[in-house]
Amino acid sequence: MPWNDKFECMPVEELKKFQLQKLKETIAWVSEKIPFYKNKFREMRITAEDIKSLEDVAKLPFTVKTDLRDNYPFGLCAVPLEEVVRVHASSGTTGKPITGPYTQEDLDQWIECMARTLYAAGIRKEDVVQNAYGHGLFTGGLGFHQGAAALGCTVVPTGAGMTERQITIMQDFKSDVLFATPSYALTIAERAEEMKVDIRKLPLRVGVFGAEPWTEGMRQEIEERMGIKAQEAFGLTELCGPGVAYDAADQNGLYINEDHFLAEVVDPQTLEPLPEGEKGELIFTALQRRAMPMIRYRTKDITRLWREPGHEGRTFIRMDKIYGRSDDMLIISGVNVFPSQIEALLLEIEEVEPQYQLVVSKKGYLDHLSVRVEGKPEIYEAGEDRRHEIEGKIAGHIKGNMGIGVNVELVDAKAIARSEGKAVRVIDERPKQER
Ligand code: DLL
Repeated sequence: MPWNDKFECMPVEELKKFQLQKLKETIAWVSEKIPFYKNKFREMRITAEDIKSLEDVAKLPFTVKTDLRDNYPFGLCAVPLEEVVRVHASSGTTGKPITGPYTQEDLDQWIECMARTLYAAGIRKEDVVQNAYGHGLFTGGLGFHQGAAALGCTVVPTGAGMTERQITIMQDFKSDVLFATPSYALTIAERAEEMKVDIRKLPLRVGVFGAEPWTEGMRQEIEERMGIKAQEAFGLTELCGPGVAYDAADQNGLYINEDHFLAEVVDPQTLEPLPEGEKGELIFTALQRRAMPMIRYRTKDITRLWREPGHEGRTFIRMDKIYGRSDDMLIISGVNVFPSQIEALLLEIEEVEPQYQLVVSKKGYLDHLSVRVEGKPEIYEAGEDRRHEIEGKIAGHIKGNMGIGVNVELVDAKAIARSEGKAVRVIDERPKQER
């Protein structure tokens, strides 16, 4: 049984009615409270009365990251600051950070969404949970903390980093659960192996991982190396943080908390809505947030949506694991390439470690991709020839599956920096104006 079966298992028709009601209320709220939306709606001559069905959401304007930056720090906040009880922020890669202000009501909703996420992962009151997400402005640490606290768990807020200490605590406190980015989970697994600690023999049973794209292959790798179930959480600062979507024991897609977030998928070029099942950019409208509700926020994340009866009676629409961000999509020899596709293929090669980086450069007019990956220790002992043989094998595997020629470099053991948060997978060496 889910944490909140009233909403998680609500009959679809009733759920849609609920969403429509909340959508209308949100439109009315933002047009009254936020000048940015008030002006946009006025220009487009849209009022809450124009929203007669959920499909009418397509009449509304999109919101993009630069809108948040332009209104930094609190220009999109619908309430006076004295009603804001928390502010998180995400630094992103360039420019000013974007802020996420919360009223107490927003925080309570977020906690509810996180409780659903963690309960669906099989976490219960009796569990000792080790929270190795960054604690601070990043939403991961506090988001997971509060969700686990709501379940009544014993929370150990280790934060990210100090990997040896993570492992000692895991042993001493007998942690049942780990929260981390998938790349940090792998760093922990690797360090434990070096310390001759077999995590598979410890009580650790489940991890809830997210905040960056990771493939099914990576999930299996983590599950095997740690002897745990690797569950997933998805979310973004602009919408609350983690808690937007989560998978359940069947690990078959992520359920979107639909009573809080209305999801659409659009063609990233034309911005036209796409039917269920088609891949495109994920768009969210927050339905119940007070301080900073987002209207049709463009996530840049690429996935597809589908609805079918879910695990334990869940009715929420599901999304696939994120394939990648449209920002991270590379075009190599005319083929669209997401780093996750390369990751999936690398994980099929038994001679390499799941530690890789993609380097994009310019050769003449064309973009060129180099795959840097670490080999398993025995590869290095086997000498140069074996190394080249494996490089050829990987290049052939990528060519055979994706039709692109890449340069593969088996780098020295530990040459790729280990991640404690979001892994840096792509290094772009192209001149800025040619990207
Ligand atoms: O990463 C919130 C979060 C924290 C989610 C902890 C899950 C766990 P931001 O830093 O604002 O928020 O980054 C949001 O991260 O648009 C996606 O591109 C990516 N992302 C988040 N979760 C996943 C996931 C947090 N499960 C951005 N799979 C999003 C793939 C993810 N990408």
